[in-house]
Amino acid sequence: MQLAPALRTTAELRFTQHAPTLITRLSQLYATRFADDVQLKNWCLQLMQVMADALQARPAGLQALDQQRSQQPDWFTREDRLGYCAYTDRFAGTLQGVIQRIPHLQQLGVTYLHLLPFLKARAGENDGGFAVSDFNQVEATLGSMQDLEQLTQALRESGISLCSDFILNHVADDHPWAIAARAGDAKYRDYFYHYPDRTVPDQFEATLGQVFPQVAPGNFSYIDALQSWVWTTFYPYQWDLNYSNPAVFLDMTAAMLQLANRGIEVFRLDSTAFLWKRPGTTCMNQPEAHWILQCLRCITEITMPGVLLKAEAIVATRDLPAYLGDAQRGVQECHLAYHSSLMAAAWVAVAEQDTSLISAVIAGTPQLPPNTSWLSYVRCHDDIGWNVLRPEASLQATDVEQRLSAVSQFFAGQGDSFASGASFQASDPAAVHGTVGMAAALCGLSRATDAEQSRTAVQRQLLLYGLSFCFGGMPLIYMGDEFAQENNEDYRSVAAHQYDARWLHRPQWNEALATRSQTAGNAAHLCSSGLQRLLQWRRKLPQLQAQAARRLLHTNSSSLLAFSRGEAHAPFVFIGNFSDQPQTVTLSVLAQQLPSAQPSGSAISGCWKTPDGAVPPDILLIPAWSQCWLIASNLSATGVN
Ligand code: OTU
Repeated sequence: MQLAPALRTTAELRFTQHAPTLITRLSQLYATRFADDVQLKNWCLQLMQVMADALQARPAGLQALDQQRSQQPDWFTREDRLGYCAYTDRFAGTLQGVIQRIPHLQQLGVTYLHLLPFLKARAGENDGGFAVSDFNQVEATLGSMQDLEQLTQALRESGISLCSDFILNHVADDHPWAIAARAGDAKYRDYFYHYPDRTVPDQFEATLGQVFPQVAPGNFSYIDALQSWVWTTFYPYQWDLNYSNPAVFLDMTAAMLQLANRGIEVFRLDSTAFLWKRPGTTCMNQPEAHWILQCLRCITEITMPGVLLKAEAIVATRDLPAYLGDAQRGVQECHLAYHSSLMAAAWVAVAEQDTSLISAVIAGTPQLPPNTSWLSYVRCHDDIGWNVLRPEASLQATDVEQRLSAVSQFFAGQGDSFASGASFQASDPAAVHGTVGMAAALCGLSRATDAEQSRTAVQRQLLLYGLSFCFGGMPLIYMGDEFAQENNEDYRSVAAHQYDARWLHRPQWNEALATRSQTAGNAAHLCSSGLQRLLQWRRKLPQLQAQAARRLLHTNSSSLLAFSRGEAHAPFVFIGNFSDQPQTVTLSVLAQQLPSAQPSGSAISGCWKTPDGAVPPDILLIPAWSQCWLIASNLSATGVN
């Protein structure tokens, strides 16, 4: 292989550093899968070739980025990082159209854009692009690979990294591998899990969960052409890949590296929890699933260290940290991971007007390993899944089912609720599964009957976003939320969408709303100006970088959530009021819980400030659904929003 000498030297260095872990993990996963050593050696050589090809083909601009980021491995954890998430077609029509929207992203201060799946997807129903037919082609209606390269470059020049889904758990049933399997090709049959009868599927089903229990019950689909039951965790047309087959690992690695060379800087690794199956388990979070991710990490470290891996694992809080590796054991895995239980728990706090569950989630969230970050968010394109909260909910309630079901029903607008979402995938309204709806609708905007109620709804949404800005992660704005956009009912008449209520919160970009948000006197403006204000503060607060330590603070109200960040500097304190009543907090009592606090009993009200420079009273009133950002001890600061 011909590589420029400088590149060769750095690549060799990186290889020396990461190859030992890579080899260990690959042997654990695959050594026993080969008939003899010759086959094993050939496979290893093929993998090396895939890596060498990717390195060789890596454009100079991306190599420079790799170099730069290797020297600053915490680049994505800073307080000025901000994500934005959208569907290409709904946001801007096409990939070229996204280029036209860069000014909007820049105005918000976005540094990271997650475009939902844009690769060639199955025709007809395709789970919003999550059923990929070709990793090497862009969906024709959205553009071409050339457009993708132009977009990544334009974004990069604007300081924005493109994040793309890499849907590695499954492919569409019309992906060439599935087509070959159906045609009887033995090699490709084994890219999937297939069983001639129900014996093995039934054994697995005994311990498996269900992602879409209503429209896609069970985890296996009978495929006539294969005369077999094929593993389909999600929809029947999404065939799970068999990662116990080394050929699958090899081909998927090649697909990911080739996409990275188009300029994708972050991969959202979809459904990472499901990558390995083991009888008698939920087939989620298995050690081998982590080893696969650790191998992908080693491979990107060697060939393209500027690229980030983001785990999408919608799992209980206790299972999340492993996706970010383990610093004590020297294990590196993904750089980023969605904190889905924090997101869901924040919504529980809104419904219950009680912060005990979210406090338990925060208490159960350990310090991040170096150079990693949470992805903190309020809404995304999926439902809010309540099941991830069962462990925390069961610590506090005897009837977990009843508790989470009450939350779900609240957001479906039952009783005296202000929300107007819907339950997801539950035919029985009392069953606990998920909730769909845009943040603004769940916060009460759609049912507001006067300006005061609209303002309160926006306050709730800003409270949730404020929490995601302060928690300690890279926050993500979901398209439309910057204008408090509401639900979109159109999906009911679209054949490919009508069975999946998540389309309720996947609206089209609304130009009229965007324009309206620029003039005062409406909810869109209140929301967008409120977000901008919070983001301006955030960018000035090094205490809010992802890595800064967090400490939960005790208050005398069950509706308040308070925590400090960054005690190495002047501590920052977030106080959120999750209730429709004003609450008071005694700042000196909060200060006593900080390590730098004054001796117990002494009034330190002089140690806090509000934005206009005023010193808040020691007993501070926090209005309903409001938040307060404060800096203790060095007296610089922010205030009540
Ligand atoms: C992911 O989601 C995607 O985000 C979904 O949009 C896809 O439908 C799915 O994978 C299949 O590709 O469990 O950890 O609303 O939370 O399907 C992966 C349900 C997942 C999603 C769930 C999810």
